[in-house]
Amino acid sequence: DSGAHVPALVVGTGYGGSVAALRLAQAGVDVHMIEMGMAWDTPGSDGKIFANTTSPDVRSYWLRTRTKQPISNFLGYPLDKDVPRHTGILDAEEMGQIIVYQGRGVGGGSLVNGGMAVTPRRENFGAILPSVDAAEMYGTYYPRANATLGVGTVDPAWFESADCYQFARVGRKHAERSGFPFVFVPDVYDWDYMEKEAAGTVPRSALAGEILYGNNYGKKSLQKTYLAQAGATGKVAISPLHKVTSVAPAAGGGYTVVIDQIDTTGTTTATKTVTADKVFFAAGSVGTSKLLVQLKATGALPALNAEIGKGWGDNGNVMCGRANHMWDPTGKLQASIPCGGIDNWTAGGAFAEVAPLPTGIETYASFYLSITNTPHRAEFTWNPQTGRADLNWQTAWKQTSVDMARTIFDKINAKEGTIYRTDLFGAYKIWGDHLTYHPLGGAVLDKATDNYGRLHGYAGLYVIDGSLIPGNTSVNPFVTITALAERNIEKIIATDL
Ligand code: FAE
Repeated sequence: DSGAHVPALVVGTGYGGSVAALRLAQAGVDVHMIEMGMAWDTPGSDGKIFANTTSPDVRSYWLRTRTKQPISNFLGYPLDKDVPRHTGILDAEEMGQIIVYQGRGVGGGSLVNGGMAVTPRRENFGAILPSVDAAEMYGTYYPRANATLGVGTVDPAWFESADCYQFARVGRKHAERSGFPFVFVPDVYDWDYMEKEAAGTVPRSALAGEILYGNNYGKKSLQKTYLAQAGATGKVAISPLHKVTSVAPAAGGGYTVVIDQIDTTGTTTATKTVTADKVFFAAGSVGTSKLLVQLKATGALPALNAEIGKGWGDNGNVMCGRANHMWDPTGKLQASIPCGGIDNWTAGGAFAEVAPLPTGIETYASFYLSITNTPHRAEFTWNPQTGRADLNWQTAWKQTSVDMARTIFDKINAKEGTIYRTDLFGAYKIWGDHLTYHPLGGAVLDKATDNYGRLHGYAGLYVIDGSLIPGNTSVNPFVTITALAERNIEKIIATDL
């Protein structure tokens, strides 16, 4: 409520925010989490909390009147359709020349993502977070993050026989025939549950094509892991449909935080002002960066340093599909949870997930999301004319990522005598180069903050999410975001409380 005072306020309920809340609560601190999205704890009229990928509805998109599906077309037909404007779960946020997909709601990106929980290869870690002690990360914080997130790997024997992974076995065959290693990718999906889905003994989730708009069963989102543990302490409160709009030093010490309460059409219904001793920015790379450049430029936090807004990258994301021959069907039943990837990072700068296309029909298509070693970094700046933060990313920069992905797929196409699909992203467009699922950076560790996420210029303000990571993790990012948050909050609890 307005006028309240809280010891620790956390902006956002994704990975970084959930780690901060749990560990602060366990250390005896009362925590209040502010989340602009919905709680996602109440079933809709179909009895389910989350909508299916095959039929996006009012629940699916954040304040849009038309869906913006990552794969926009299929066999010449556009897939998008009108939906009522609503505080739905997936934000397709248009930031200049890139669409940044993000989760909205209690659990952040864990609500919408594929759950792929990948620890980078240790030899790549120095390029990801050069100021962080890798021995500590691989000895303590990555294991802690993996254990608390509930990470597991598909049973290799079941994988060989499961109809729903025909697409992945075809992906493996094509990778190996071209000399690329295929690696199993761990995931937070409950693999025992998936085996039961295949056996027909439980309601289907991954095998019903659920992904992007939430998973009703099976996936261990943060609501089931970190946030459940945080709630059990009795010391963590969460306010959904509340958006932080300002943070500034308070007269009597601590910080004044201004929060808009919104309804499910996105309209502000109340504005509240509270004070907090400590504020943790965990609004995600885009959310935290936008807020910090605004607060610096508009005079709320003028002493933030010149690194604010810098070092943003797309994790080199680029998508593509290949058209297989008739003797290589990928299966009409496809698990929505990927379980393997093609590793050509060292030689070609690309790690490609073998991704599903869960359409319910045989498509003879192989689909991939590549993570590439892009050197490009963009910057957020405050635009006083529009009153918004701009991002100077350029679509043309994706060409570097396309070239890296092609080190894998040109070779596979040549070997198999196959071609790229040209129908998935609009007419005659091979590459999904207009988007990212993996925004990273904007308040980079050891630059905008000290080596533990303390913002320069203001004691008691911290960044603890994906904005700390300078644009690339070489693999899917959330395990690294979680492990870094575990490392930083341990130091902050030991020295700042
Ligand atoms: P995030 O999880 O984005 O949480 C930030 C939260 O803050 C959100 O809930 C926001 O609604 C909230 N927020 C923002 N601004 C405000 C404000 N002003 N006031 C109050 N609340 C606010 O941040 N990563 C993987 O590792 N493996 C995958 O398989 C994978 N698949 C993905 C698939 C999709 C479709 C998408 C979109 C992402 C995927 N990711 C994946 C990326 C991953 O979800 C993302 O890196 C993390 O969620 C980022 O974690 P943060 O804690 O930085």
